[in-house]
Amino acid sequence: MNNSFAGDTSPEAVVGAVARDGYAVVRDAVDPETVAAVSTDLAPFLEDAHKGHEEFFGKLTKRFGALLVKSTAVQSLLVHPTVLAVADHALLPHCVRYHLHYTGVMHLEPGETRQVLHRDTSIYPIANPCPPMTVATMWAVSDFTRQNGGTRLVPGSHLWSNERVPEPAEVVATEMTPGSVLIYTGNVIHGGGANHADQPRTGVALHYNLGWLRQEENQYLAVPQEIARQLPDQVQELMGYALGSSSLGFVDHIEPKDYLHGVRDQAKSNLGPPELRQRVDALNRLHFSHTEKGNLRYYDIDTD
Ligand SMILES: O=C(O)CCC(=O)C(=O)O
Ligand SMILES: [Fe+2]
Repeated sequence: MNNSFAGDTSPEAVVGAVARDGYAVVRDAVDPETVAAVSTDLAPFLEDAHKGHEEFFGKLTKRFGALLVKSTAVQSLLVHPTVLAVADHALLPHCVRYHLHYTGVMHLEPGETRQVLHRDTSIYPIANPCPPMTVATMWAVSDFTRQNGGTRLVPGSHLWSNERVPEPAEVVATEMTPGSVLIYTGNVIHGGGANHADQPRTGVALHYNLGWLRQEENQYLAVPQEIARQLPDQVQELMGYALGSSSLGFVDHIEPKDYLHGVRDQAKSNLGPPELRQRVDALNRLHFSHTEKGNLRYYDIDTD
């Protein structure tokens, strides 16, 4: 597929491809030991996971989230420098800070049918074209192929309006090996493919969103405070233990990370750190022209 980069490609090149086409793949972005560790951490949960969701989530797809309490190895995927470079470029023009939006395994059993194409940003009532609002990663734990349901994408569709429906020839399938990552913005039309192979297709999805939007997965309930407290600072901040804007997310007028670490005296917490004040202008640069009723669009495109 196009926009597939070797693991040692400069983040700038990947950032540029995502800005232009809405997606890129970084091959072998982590080493085989890291993928093996993620796979081992998640194996017992995958074994027990439920399948047979409603249509959109896939009747033959196993899905589960709260990955930060289920795998330590997932943390290195979450803070991968190239992924964060893309998220910085896509999201920081529109927010003071971005957060972890979603964590989850998406495991397509053989026989799974294609997911309807959609934009992940359709959970918000903002019409397209609009700022990315979310950045998604799909980390390959198994191979991803056209045959086994590798994520389908419509390059360039992050710049389209809601009305434009993709032609079958405009849809590409993600092909990548374990340890590679597909990165795409939330306003790109995409969806899981049909699994025509005899082996499952397994991916770990980690999404990021603008810090002033509600996160899709509730990290504060997903990860108990005593575990959250032990996580690296950067992971805590991504989870939302940091102000999502000039003030969003404080607790009893205390900065959330301070609160997590037991501060209960307002005088001991700084709700206006200088770095936050410097970046608040990002909020002033963002303007939404309009919202639209019926913003949720599905595109049922057969490419088999
Ligand atoms: O499984 C995939 O490849 C993508 C799934 C997806 O886009 C979603 O569930 O929002
Ligand atoms: Fe999606």
